Amino acid sequence: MLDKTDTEAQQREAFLRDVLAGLSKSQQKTLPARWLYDERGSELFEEITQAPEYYPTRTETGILQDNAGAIAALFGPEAVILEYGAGAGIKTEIVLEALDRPSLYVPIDISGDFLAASAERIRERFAELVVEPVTADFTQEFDLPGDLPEAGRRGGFFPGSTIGNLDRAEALIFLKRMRRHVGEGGVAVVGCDLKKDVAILTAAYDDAGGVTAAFDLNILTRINRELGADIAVESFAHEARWNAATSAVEMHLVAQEPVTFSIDGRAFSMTAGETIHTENSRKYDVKGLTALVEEAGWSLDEVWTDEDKLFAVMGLKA
Ligand code: AVJ
Repeated sequence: MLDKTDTEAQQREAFLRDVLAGLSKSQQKTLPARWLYDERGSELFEEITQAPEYYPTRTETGILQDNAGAIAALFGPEAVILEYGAGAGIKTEIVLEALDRPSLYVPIDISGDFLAASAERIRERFAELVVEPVTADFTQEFDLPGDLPEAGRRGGFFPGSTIGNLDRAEALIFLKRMRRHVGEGGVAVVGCDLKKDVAILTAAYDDAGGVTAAFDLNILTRINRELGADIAVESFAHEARWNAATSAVEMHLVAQEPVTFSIDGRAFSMTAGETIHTENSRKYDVKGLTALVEEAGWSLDEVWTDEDKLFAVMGLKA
């Protein structure tokens, strides 16, 4: 769990450890996707959500709007809402707005600053609502506030298809943890991007405006800045690839020429065409989602989707 004792120095250590491990791999070099989201990365992600090719955010927002009443009914009156990842902004507001006297909103995010800012925004918008942010990495074990109100249901909210960043085993661990958090009688609303035409999928992760490319490449800039490395960022190009075996869009940084660089006194080299795999965004169909959530002990109560079946929002019962 990350709390105030988790200093910047420890963050840097963890970043360095992940970067050295991922770039030392002789087969496929990797970097964990979570490091894409420094301040600049988070800004660029917000910009991605506005790109014409990136359909998930606006589609999910539309689904939440169209089904806000049914979603509010699932959460029920006086609910305690646990949001895993606190960057959803407008989506959170749509749900909170529709709820019947929610008793508490608990946004959970690894970035304390980002969390504080979004908690403040929600407090301003919903003067009556009690907001209790928790700084934690929700892919790990962490403690909820000890004094959760007992009146209504507990409901998990996990929009944005962030579940797609997790592999199957990680997704199961996460879904089980969320189920433990909400307890018997609890519910959850989880957004997930659906499988579709590969051209649509890869375009969404390689927009013509180059925002996703900038987002992906920013991780190299971050390594240079925070870890004192000397990677020639301009020697890399962004690529979005469909991996049919894992049903995932993968982001890769492709070396355009042979490159050498050093990080923390360690030398690295890559051949032309060699890649660093930076993110997986898994896509599911409803059948696969049903199997996944049931294996984690949930029952799939409802699936809300858009007309073109681009995106699914699941209503789950513990
Ligand atoms: C925030 C993880 C859901 O996978 O669609 C968008 C991240 N990466 N474009 C996604 C992302 C490149 C996004 N998630």
